[in-house]
Amino acid sequence: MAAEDVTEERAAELLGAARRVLLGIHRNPDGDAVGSALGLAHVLRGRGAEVVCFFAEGVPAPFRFLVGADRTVDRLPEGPPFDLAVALDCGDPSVLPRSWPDATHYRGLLVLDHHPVRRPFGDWTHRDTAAACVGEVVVRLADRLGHALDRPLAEAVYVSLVTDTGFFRYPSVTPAVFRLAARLLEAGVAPWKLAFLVDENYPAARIEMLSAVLGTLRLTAGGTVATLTVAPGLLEGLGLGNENLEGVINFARGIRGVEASAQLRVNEEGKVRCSLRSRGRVDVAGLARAHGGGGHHNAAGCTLEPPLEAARERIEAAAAAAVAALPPLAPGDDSFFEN
Ligand SMILES: [Mn+2]
Repeated sequence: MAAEDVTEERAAELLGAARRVLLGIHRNPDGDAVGSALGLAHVLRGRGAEVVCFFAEGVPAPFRFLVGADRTVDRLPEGPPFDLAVALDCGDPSVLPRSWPDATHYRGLLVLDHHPVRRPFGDWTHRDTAAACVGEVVVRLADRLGHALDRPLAEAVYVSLVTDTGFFRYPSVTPAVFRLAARLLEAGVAPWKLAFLVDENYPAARIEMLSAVLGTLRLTAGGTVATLTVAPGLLEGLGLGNENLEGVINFARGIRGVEASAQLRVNEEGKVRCSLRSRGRVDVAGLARAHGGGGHHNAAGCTLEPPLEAARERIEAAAAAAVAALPPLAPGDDSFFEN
């Protein structure tokens, strides 16, 4: 069955009718994936549904304070097929974990997402590319399902919101985002507590890792392209999970004159995982797509063949070409910040 685009109303209907629901998120889960899924799990459990959160990699440490974080599984319990499976924050089937259960384990798959994509999947897709995070979509579905915005849901969605907007920095931040944030605070979210738990609560070894990764900085293309690499085994050697890399690439993007930045590491499968960031002029989603990946205009990713150094050079060349293709910037034109 081909993916059918469905309205928010229809998505709420599907969720409201399901008694046993399986929730899944993408690999290398981020705050939006975890927050939106745990938020939705809380809403559905509140309605008496049985909900299984299938998180192949568990919950990254910064998000373990969220309600339901201690109830995720990395293998399916025995039982009949689920009424409904839901994949959150996934623009492409390839971002689901390899161990994600196949379609024999559920009667239908609903995708809730906000990425601009070219490869829809599942039976139904509700995609809102205007949403700053999937957590925002979950709140609207909760409203439709009559679930009062309580603190567990608000905290989960706040994690979605702050992680996908870089703490209210990115162009996805609209008046609607602050209205949502206001509702979340009214529901009991304490911003400093959550900022601290999510972003200022790292193990000391992260500083050692930062020092090593920042030491790999290379500026090319006349200082417009910045790359960082994570040496194989560095994180493991320091006893750190991948979540500790969160935000590190922004150091490279934050260098004056840099248009595009990349951070590369060898993943669990021996491939080179490449994260890409732009400050607005270069469309890194396009760069990622050209290498089999995807994402947003300013934040995207792709997977490349090893070795690490060759992958780095390939991305440097592609990014340099993208920079070279940019039209000249008129003095004072800062409209690219709106991307
Ligand atoms: Mn997201």
